[in-house]
Amino acid sequence: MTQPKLTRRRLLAGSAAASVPAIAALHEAIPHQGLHRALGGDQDALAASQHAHGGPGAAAGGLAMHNGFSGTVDHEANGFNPSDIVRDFDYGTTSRLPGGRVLREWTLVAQDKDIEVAPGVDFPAWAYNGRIPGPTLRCSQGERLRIHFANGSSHPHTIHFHGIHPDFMDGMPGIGEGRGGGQIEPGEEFTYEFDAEPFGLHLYHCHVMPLAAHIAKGLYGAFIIDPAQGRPAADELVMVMNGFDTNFDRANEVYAANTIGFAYMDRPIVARRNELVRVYLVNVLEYDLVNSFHLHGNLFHYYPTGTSPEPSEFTDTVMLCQGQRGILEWRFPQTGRFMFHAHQSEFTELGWQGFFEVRD
Ligand SMILES: [Cu+2]
Repeated sequence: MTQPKLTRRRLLAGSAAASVPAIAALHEAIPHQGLHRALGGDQDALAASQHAHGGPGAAAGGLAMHNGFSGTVDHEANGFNPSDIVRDFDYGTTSRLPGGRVLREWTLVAQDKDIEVAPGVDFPAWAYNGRIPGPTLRCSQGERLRIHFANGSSHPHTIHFHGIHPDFMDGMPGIGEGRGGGQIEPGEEFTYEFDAEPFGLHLYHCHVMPLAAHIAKGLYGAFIIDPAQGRPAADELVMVMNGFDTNFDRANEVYAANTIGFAYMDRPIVARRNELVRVYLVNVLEYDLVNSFHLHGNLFHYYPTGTSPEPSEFTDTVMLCQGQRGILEWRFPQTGRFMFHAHQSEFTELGWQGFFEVRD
């Protein structure tokens, strides 16, 4: 007699999954059964789910080589491209407060938007400013920040920032409603205002319940506070590690850095030999306990949360829980193609992999 396996995913599936509408058409779009059976311990299924998507030769095909996918994602229709997002830092607009201090402002709008997260697979996302991840907000330590938030979605949302700020600016439902904050209903607006402290790499995300659904739908982004004295010049990149539960079973079918699986296989990130590379790495992945970043052919200095000028480690692999983030720095001494990916092979195979192409 067979007894259903008790798994974390089955436990989670009992609670709030019903809050997001299932799209039946997506169900068969990604051949995930082999993988899920494999997770349950079926070794034949594990073997069946193996497939070649390894070397640079496969890069030209990208997702076309993966699990029977064909074609590529229409980045233009999505309105954003991971190859742009990786170097896109949003400094907002600045003015001076009385006394000379910098006031930095942004406007973020939450919207319901279908996004093609893998070829032919549309995900009914919720997004800040029409993109996932939302804009990478960047400022300097000690500035005054103002973030104008408009909820254009059909669901209530907030922006919860990591960092130091007053409770009613925390984007936390139930706190701050009396001062215009807390949960922001559809059609409502609120302006978050606080000081940029401390310097480091932070993040922001919606904090409305059910929390897992609101984050998994795409409402998050990186938030960088530069030290007042700045950091050494570098080729700077931002990677927000995420995933998408395209069939609403509270397990992801697509994994990526910056949303689109295999995007940096199809179009490698170009780096210059001997130039300092700095990656702002954030993990927002929902439904999996950990995520990771592994670099081939090199090691990097790792600065957890970016809050110290001294690295904690010289390594080639770093592991992060949801909400954890850190800054990676290294130089490529040689030209060539160097892979980077999650070192959970399962995530790698489902999209979270890419290449650096190092040139002179
Ligand atoms: Cu939300």
